[in-house]
Amino acid sequence: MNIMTDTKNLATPTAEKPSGGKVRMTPSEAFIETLVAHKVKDVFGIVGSAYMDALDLFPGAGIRLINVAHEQNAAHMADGYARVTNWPTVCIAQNGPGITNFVTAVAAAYWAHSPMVVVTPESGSMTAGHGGFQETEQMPIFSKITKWQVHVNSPLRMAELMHRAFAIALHERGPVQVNIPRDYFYGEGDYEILPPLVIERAAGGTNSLDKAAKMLAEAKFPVIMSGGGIVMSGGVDEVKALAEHLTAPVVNTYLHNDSFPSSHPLSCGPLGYQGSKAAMKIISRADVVLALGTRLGPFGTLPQHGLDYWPKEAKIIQIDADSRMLGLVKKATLAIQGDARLAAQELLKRLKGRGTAKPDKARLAEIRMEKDLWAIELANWVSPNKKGQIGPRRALAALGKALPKNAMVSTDIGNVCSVANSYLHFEQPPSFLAAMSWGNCGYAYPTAIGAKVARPERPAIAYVGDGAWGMSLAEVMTCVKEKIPAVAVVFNNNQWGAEKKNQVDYFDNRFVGTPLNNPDFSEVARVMGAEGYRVDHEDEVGDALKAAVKVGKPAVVEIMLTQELGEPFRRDAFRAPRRLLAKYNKFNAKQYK
Ligand SMILES: Cc1ncc(C[n+]2csc(CCOP(=O)(O)OP(=O)(O)O)c2C)c(N)n1
Ligand SMILES: [Mg+2]
Repeated sequence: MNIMTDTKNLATPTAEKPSGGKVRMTPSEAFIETLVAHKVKDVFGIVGSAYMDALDLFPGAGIRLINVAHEQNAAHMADGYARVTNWPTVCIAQNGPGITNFVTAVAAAYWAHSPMVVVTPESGSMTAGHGGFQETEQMPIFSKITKWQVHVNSPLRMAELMHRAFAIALHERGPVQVNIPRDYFYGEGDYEILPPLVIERAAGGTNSLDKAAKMLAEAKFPVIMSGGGIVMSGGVDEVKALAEHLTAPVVNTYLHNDSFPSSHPLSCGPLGYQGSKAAMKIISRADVVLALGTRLGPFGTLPQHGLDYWPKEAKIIQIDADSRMLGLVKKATLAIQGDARLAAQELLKRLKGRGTAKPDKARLAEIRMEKDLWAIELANWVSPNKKGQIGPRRALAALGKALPKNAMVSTDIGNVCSVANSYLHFEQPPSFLAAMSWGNCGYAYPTAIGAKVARPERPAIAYVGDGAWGMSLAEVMTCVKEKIPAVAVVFNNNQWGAEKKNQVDYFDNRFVGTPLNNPDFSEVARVMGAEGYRVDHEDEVGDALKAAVKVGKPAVVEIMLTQELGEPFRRDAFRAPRRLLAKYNKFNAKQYK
């Protein structure tokens, strides 16, 4: 029997011919053959005795273990890989501490909707509960950050449950966990290795799509929000056609700047923290909003730049593949469970059925004007340099200009990385891999590494703050060892800046825990075997980035910045400090002293 199923054209939902029949093999072989059947070429992790029997077969199966420095980063790499391939990616580690090291990154992948199969070998089934070596219950830990979990309760179910995991990760778009007692890799059994189960998606209920088309046709000022669902479904062309038919402005949802080509005349830029004022002003005028492929997450529409822009009176049509996200955060006038790309296609069909539309020149001019105003405002946003230190906005503008067109850019969660949102424009997805709503420091670099492994022909560039770099820099060794020429741009401002900004705004400049004292990171990179560039003049920023992309080996561009800080993340979450004990009186806000 041929268990090497033909998995060409995985994205098309035509059912593949099952290979049929069972073959006698070991559970390790069943595990590996399931990976092969799902076209897995790269697995991220750290070696461990718990799965060594299966690991031994990786080379024979044509699978590479990307052997990392810390398991958290292995899972971030799997996340980056999944985000650019749109296909479940595997990470694996040693039972106990190797697995608990995954947790932060699996949570990040959950909120980034990245399909991942997280393989968690567990201590042996015959000693479970004895409190032996590296033993903990591994299922509860991941219960809230996975789409599905399974404990392999018999070695004979290895192939079946691994197969199930891939299907759910892909269809429900998120991490799934397969927990395998380490002794279950041994033995033998009869296994059927099935090809991937790819489930066709649909546009949504026809009555609802009819209603949505009517609402859009009757709208005076329809605005389209293009979300992550458009990136994941490959629906940019469909949104473009729909927007052009309606002359509807298109805004990107928060941190999905690649969900609509920024050079398009209808593109207004991203909403949310450090987003585009043009997009905010335009959407505030909408009478109908078509929210395509977005959960309308609570953080993505917070007031920004002093603008409370969400159009509270507008009718909201929300379309998302996950029905649980519909109407959850923002009231939806019409909620449709459907694939964002197919829904856009169906809406256009219906609108065309109502007659041809002429481009609305006045609206196009309005968009152009708002965009020009925002571009001028950004260009004038003062970010003074100091001797040997670059103003962060100037550095970000120079980087934005020097980015190769086909770059994949990941961003961390610090202040400079967040301000970068205004300076990152993309023409095609998947190009922007931000830390999304999990917002963990240390996300960007390993994610870019994973993206680079998946798409070696595209430049992969991580924007990372210097604090976050301390969490990530060990992976430079991984890039050197594994020959992965990912680029890190490190913003050296000698501070945990995003948090320091809160101390400036709310704690009277009491800087507890926020100063840093960095080494020369470019030198550290060179010592690790990578290329290192240290940049302390604005006019060198672009050249350094270009050189790092070209050099063909792992590279770190360290940019020496002033300590200027942009608006904080969470004004909504702070209160003036109030202390009741006399000894802490001086820590009171003025009004409580
Ligand atoms: C894992 C994790 N720890 C702590 C935080 C809280 N936090 C958010 S932003 C930030 C500061 C980031 O500093 P840096 O990476 O130097 O970037 P900068 O803000 O200076 O640009 C911290 C500590 C977090 N988001 N994630
Ligand atoms: Mg910093």
